[in-house]
Amino acid sequence: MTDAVHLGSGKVRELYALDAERLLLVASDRISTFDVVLPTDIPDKGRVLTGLSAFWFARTRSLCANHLLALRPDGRSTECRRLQMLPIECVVRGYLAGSGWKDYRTTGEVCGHRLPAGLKESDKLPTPIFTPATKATSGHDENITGAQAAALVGAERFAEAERLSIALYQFAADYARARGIIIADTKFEFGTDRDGRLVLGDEALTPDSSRFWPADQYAPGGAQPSFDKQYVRDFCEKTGWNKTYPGPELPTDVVAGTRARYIEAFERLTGIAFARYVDNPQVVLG
Ligand code: PZK
Repeated sequence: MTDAVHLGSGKVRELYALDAERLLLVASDRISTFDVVLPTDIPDKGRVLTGLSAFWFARTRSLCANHLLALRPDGRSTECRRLQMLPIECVVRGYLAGSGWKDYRTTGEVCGHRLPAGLKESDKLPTPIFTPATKATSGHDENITGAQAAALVGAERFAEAERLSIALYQFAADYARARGIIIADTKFEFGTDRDGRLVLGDEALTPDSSRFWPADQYAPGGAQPSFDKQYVRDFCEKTGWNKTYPGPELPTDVVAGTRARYIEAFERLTGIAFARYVDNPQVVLG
């Protein structure tokens, strides 16, 4: 890390250049809710997300190449191949939530996909849909149609990104569903390598890049509890916070409950005790 050049900060992650070909992605323990980063950390959250992402990268390599080169012993840092990132967010939705639900309610469509009439909030879609979005430099990503996305990346790239995104989502959603977690939707970021091949980058299939719902509480017709952030959301609602910066400090019981939920998601999905991951992060790559 001594000679790594800081390239940028996400809400809860940092990006460094290691050399011309490699980047270091570092996941912090910061948590955001209602788009605001809270002043209180969730211990081990960065390790949980890094481990989960690496777990999925290792298990989806036959579906799609990815940027993961190495997991560092701290469990929160990954060395990645440096890519040319596509200027679109590749979102797949298996259920109707968030902006998908909002768009459906007003237009009957999501990103140009006409959906059956009469769907309720959080309903499962007949088939997962690819709903690309632009990368907003500040503020919120904006949903775009497939035609708009194809204009940004080229028709062939678009078709490939769509096919890979749906395949990755389908694999992970089936895997998670068998372990009691619904992955309602997820966001992928792809880039191209020097040979022009499409490669999956960023983090993948984590609770920060996806909506994870507890399957045993699934009840369409309203918003679903978040597998990971529900204690934080409930606490924030109860304080009467207006959801603008700065957010409230979290009490110790909310921190502990939230940490336990992240670890539960990790252990349910990977089948690996989180303590084993902390001892040796390489266990998720097996
Ligand atoms: C890349 N980001 C998002 C911003 C973060 C993450 N493999 C890659 N090659 C080139 N660029 C990126 C990646 C990846 N992943 C990712 N921006 C560029 C981002 C700020 C902090 F942790």
